[in-house]
Amino acid sequence: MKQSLRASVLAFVALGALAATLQAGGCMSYEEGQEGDILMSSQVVDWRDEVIYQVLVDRFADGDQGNDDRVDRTAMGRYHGGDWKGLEDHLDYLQDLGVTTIWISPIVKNVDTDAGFDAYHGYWMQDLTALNPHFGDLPALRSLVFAAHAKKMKVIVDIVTNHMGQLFYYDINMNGEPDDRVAGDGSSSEVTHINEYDPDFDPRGVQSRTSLGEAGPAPVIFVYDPATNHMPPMPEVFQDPRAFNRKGRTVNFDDPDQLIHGDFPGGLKDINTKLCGPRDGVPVKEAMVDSYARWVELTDIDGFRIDTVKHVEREFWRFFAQKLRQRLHAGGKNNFIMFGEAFDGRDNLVGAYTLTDPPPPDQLALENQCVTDGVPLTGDQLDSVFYFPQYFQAIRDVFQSGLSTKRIEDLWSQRKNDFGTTAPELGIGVPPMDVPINFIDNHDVPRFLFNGDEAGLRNALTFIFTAQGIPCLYYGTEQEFSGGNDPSNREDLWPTGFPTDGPTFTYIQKLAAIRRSSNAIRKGAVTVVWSSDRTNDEDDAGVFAFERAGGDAGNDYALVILNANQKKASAPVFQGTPMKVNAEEGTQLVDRLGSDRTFTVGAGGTLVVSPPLPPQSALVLTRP
Ligand SMILES: [Ca+2]
Ligand SMILES: [Ca+2]
Ligand SMILES: [Ca+2]
Repeated sequence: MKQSLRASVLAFVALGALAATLQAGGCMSYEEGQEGDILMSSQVVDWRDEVIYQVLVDRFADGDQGNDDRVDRTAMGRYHGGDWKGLEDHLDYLQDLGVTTIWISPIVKNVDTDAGFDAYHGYWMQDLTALNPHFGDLPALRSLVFAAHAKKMKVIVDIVTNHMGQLFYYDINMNGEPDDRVAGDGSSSEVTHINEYDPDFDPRGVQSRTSLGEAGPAPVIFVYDPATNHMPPMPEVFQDPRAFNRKGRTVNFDDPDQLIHGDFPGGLKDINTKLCGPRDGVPVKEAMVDSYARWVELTDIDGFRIDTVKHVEREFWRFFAQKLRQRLHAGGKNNFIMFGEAFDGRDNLVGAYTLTDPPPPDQLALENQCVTDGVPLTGDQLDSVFYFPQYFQAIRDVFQSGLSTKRIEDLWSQRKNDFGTTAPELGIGVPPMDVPINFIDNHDVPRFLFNGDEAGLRNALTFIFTAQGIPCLYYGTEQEFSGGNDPSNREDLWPTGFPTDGPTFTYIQKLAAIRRSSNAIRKGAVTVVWSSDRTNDEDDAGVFAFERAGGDAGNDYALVILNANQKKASAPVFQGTPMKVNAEEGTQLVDRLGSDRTFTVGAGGTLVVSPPLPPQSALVLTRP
């Protein structure tokens, strides 16, 4: 369906949302004047066919020196000049690697720089209706998406709904200025250090104080500094102080009130994501749907990775996910994926954002007061989540630290209970429990090679490319980057020269090819056939083996056997009893990873692996 953008802008207004395009201030909201007709398209049949590659746009490639404002490559916390044009220029490199989907860092306009650091990462939102000029303009973003689609590649955009950048201060002493002050003398009164940009959490809301004591809620004052783009937030609903929770900075993430309502460390102001227009008079939820849906309609991107979901009420996720899906579906975009980031090792917490479980009737009725389109809310939330529990318990504990593989089996069996078991309506058509986003590292944790070696990295790569779900690489892994914690893990890629012949690059190519060729590995159900709680010199210390078969695999079959032990060869056998698999006796299996080993399933499904697997190595077995 061909969609007139001009018409959809009018529809946008008619829907009762704030017309961001009407704002003053010279802001190019929705890149005014650059709209043209686009055709939204559904690029993905089954997201399990995809291989995702996460890009920090500022660090990937500099394709346009014209936008290199404020660039300082000598400091990791500054802009380095990468942009959407640079990424478009290197799509062949990514396709060569085996990548099918690019996840790019946030696209919208940010606070430019704050306290000596730049928003090169894109997580300091200021205007949800404008693009970040460091990365390009609307034609450049569209060009990237269209060029990707022409290669059958897809683009996922990172979004934030929990907070905006450091756009206001709490005028605690009510002098109309942002103060960073010390009060008290430490003897007759307690010394308190209060930064009005980032005061500590107060469950009542940040309070003002005078020499006479507390004086009620502290006024919120938006900053106006065009030079650093500390400007009032957009769309305009966010200029209403009620759109923010105003409770100050979270100091204890274990306190649910702070977790959900506190400002994110760094002065990132927490949005009151409960509010909607019809019920509360402040259309925050609608503004989020409108702002982000608009970018899909303007650029035909294929999905969202959503930041900090555990700091937002599930009430919000129900509204956001469902209303966004309905709007995009009506515009011709289907199979749009939304996966969330909950940086947490607890499987039940992370999986909770994928459950289809309506709240109690009273609560649902309250939430439905936000609905004006006549389509009531259900329990549906996100399509998937970043599989952080697996990062901790498999990637870090097993493949880096050599702990027992039993923990992976335990974790995977928990997923059936913790993740959604039905696909959300108008979502990606696959139950969340079957599509966790499997990753080794990302921009918030040290790279694998910071604490691990290349053999361990290859094993971890084999694991995420064959486990149930969608593999997700972090840029630079293919070039053996080894940076530590943020920002050291955000290296520039271009100094490598983009070689395609390195050992990790070619190993990923091989894994991607194996995955492409196997229905079982992409879509099969999973059955663990060997795990071990032994980690020393036992026969099976470090072995983990699983089958991919059944489910949507058709008749295809795959068996993956990993030895995560860092010192010794191991095999799936203990006290003389070898592994049993579910393939029929006589089934021939060959390794796809490059050894010329072949196996035949024996009586009762017995599979003997002798000689054992060398330390930190794997077999990926399929029928010949
Ligand atoms: Ca540039
Ligand atoms: Ca003040
Ligand atoms: Ca929040």
